[in-house]
Amino acid sequence: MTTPPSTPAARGSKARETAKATKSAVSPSEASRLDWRRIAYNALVSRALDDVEEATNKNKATVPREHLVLYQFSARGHEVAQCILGSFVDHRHDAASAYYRSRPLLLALGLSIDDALGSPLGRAGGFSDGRDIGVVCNLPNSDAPIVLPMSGDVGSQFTPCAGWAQSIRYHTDVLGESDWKGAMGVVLGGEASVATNGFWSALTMATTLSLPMLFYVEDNGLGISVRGEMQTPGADIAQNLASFKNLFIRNGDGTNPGESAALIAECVAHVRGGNGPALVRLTVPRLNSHSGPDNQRGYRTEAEIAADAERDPLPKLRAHLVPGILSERQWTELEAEVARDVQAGLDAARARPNPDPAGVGRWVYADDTPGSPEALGGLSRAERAELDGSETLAESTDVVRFAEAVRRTLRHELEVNPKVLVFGEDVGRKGGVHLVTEGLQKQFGDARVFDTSLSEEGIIGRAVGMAIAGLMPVAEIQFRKYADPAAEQLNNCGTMRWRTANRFAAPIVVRMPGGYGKDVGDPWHSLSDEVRFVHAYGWQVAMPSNAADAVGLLRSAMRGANPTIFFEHRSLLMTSDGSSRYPGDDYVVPFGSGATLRTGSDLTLVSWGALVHRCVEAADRFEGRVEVIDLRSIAPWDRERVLESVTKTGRCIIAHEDNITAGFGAEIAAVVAKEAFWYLDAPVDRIAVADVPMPYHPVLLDAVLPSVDRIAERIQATLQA
Ligand SMILES: Cc1ncc(C[n+]2csc(CCOP(=O)(O)OP(=O)(O)O)c2C)c(N)n1
Repeated sequence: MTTPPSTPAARGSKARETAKATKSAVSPSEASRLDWRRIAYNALVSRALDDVEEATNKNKATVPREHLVLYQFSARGHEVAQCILGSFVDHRHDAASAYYRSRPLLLALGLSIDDALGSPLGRAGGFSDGRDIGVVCNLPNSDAPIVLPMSGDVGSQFTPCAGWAQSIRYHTDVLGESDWKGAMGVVLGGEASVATNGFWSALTMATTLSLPMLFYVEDNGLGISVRGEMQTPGADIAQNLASFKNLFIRNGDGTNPGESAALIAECVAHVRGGNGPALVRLTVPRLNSHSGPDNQRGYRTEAEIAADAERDPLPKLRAHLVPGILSERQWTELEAEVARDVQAGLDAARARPNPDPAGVGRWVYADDTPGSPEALGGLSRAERAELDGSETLAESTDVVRFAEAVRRTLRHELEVNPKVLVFGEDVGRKGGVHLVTEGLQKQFGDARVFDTSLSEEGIIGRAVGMAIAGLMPVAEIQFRKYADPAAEQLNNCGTMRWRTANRFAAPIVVRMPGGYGKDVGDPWHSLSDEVRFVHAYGWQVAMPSNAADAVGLLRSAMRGANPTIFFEHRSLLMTSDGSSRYPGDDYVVPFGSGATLRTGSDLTLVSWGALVHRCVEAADRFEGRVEVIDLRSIAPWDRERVLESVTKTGRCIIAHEDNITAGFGAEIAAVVAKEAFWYLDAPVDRIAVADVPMPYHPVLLDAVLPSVDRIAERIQATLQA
């Protein structure tokens, strides 16, 4: 048995051994064509930016003492290998998915020094307009490699990159865009990130689908304080993955410029050559604390810190270049140039104004007013305008079930829009466990309609990467409850437009069956909990109660600019309740427009989804006294319609299937109580499921769900109040 090396320095030498063991002929030919002066320039700039932010160089500006950078992450020690990597990310359709320690890579890909400093200072403009931590950035280059919007969650960077990599294949093979050929997705992560769900999910996707994707693991031996041995046994992910099928692996010393370049070159050649994914692990020192607030006390000895300082890659880079590639004088001139440029960048960043507080609410959703700037991601405004749509129901005698209506809409959109893809667990060959996508794979092929691996994080992360690559992904989550593992990707998708100040957006559609089944329920397949998505930022939430509305809302979502949760209620999919006349292939229902299903004089009953049918039945017992509003979408929701109705009737009940506590009914009740207070003749009431999970046995299910009788009783009580 071998004992794993315990110190980072020891791990470096161990890694070098592994490199020798795993390296085939390392051809330096690729590596030698590199622009080493540019690599050195960017690495020195990165180091100088860290100096400025940490005030470690006494001659530099005192930014931290002025407390201008509120949250700092140092790239000290990681910069040389990242700048080398940047030299290989040079295809116009490459994308990098990075994390908070990736600023050197961004500099290599074109991040300006002004932006690199302006954003940590929180100033207006730049990649987030003061909304996000400075190093959590993005780069929407046009006609050049981009950097996908980073997130603060470790591990969340992996699956969107796999989505981008799959999109490269889609653009080349399905859309016939040959300029995408040879492009790759590269994802950066520390050694701790290899323990995350996202890493394994993306690795599964990349290896099973043979995607053009490079995993770049920069191993500094520490998470925040936790050692690499806790993240993967023996602390070497490259070694542990040696027998992983369909993965090309290289492993070496990220402080050695020549070795780093050669290993990266091999991996990139493998990926660009269409041979599937590669992983390169490079050991690097972390030459500072994890982040500004961390002082390393308690988890790192002075000796360990000193040993890491010995591995500083910058002197090694200098030794690698001087005098063979650059003369002493050229190196000194380079240092002076960097100092000048960083000072100029700092002056420019300081001169930027603070962000405007009046604008902080902008960009949660798309602003489609003509002339307003377009984000990168999803269909362009021009593409959406061409698809158009009509709010008029087509003349039809054709009655369809809800499931058939969704299928027809997907089919039509797949026909008219080559950028639409439909996928999820069992969606392809089987046609979905609810059979909603039955026959679509046969008709459109498995590049456009396909099964996925069993990873909801992977399904949603992939969709996000695809949307940024300009596609229109429609992902199915098999049951609402199984969106739980995708919560991080869903949340980050929703906030993307806002946190990048409209530089990026990922308008995806997530179809999600849920709710109680006909006579049956359980805690796993019957959850609705739709309010959670209303509370997340940036999402539209569709809750159709019938086939026609399903067609209209789904089409709006698939031709829209905002991400959408599309709820397919289980008890509507194949029942007469959910059926309606087919509204036509162009039919759209705008989000935020409810429907008044019954007019009435004395009470407004508001609902959505399957409960709408029980509400209508209950209302019909009161002969014209109860107005029934089906909201159809709850984010946004039709406030005006509800308020106008309550102003007329003076009474309001909200009925829903989600928990009563903090359900969406609470929001409506609060708005009605405030906005229509002077018109109310009775307290606003709610009828919903008690705060228990959905039970299995029909008698228990019946006990918790609002029944027609119970809704009618509540109407009666409010009418008499
Ligand atoms: C999902 C998630 N959990 C925890 C954290 C807190 N956190 C931030 S960085 C970090 C360690 C990451 O280490 P590694 O991936 O090795 O990257 P490094 O910082 O060493 O470059 C942790 C635990 C987080 N940001 N996201």
